[in-house]
Amino acid sequence: MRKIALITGSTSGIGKATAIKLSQNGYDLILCGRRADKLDELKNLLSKNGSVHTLIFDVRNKKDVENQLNSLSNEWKNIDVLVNSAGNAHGISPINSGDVEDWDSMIDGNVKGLLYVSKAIIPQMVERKKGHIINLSSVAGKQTYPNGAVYCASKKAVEAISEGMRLDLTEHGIKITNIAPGAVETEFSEVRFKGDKEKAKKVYEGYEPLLAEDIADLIFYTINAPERVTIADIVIYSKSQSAPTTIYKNKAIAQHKV
Ligand code: 8X3
Repeated sequence: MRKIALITGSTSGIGKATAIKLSQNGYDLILCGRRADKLDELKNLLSKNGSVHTLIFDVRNKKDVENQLNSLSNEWKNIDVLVNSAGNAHGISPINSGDVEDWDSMIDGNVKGLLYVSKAIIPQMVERKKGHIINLSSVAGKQTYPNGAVYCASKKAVEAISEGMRLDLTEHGIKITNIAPGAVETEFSEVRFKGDKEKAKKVYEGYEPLLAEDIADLIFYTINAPERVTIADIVIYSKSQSAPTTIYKNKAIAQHKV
């Protein structure tokens, strides 16, 4: 039977890898993102596997999110799997010198954006008594690290939202999975360091970091589990990482990888 997955932040990183994985495994996709050209590129790539619909919006824009998701046609509105993958770290600095714009972006995108999207999609899941929501948290949501207070706070909020969704939606037959990855080699660090490619590269040097595909495989595993199973909460590290700021790099423990 046809299954539909909606993925936010699908133009890069974990979102894109998840789109590819699910499309290769029979899902029809609603790809959401801010960059029309990237969405089109991915749509062209994946249309050979199944139906693909694209929606261009920034999850931080409440009105856009509401308008686009509420106007999905009958063919697309019964979403089986929601992957809340949009989110970023903006800047890395002590709380005394943090940039308020960066804080706004992280709280608006990682927390409020996730809520806006979920709010628009949950009602049809409740009505149909089924659905699966995957929230991309981070190990930053498990443990706060220096210079990351607001990013960590935003991911702690995702953790709380996942718990709350599970408490409120289990009775409606909806599964909630919270996934907290450690360092994954994507555009993440480049965004965090505001385009400084050299700095970003260093985060992933001296060891083998996780790849976006590893998280996509995990997501596919969680949604493929038997109907009786909810995989509730997962921390995933590369083999070299043992805590958010502890990575075993070429025989030296690197504290504060960022
Ligand atoms: C990404 C992982 O440890 O850089 O959320 O915050 S970390």
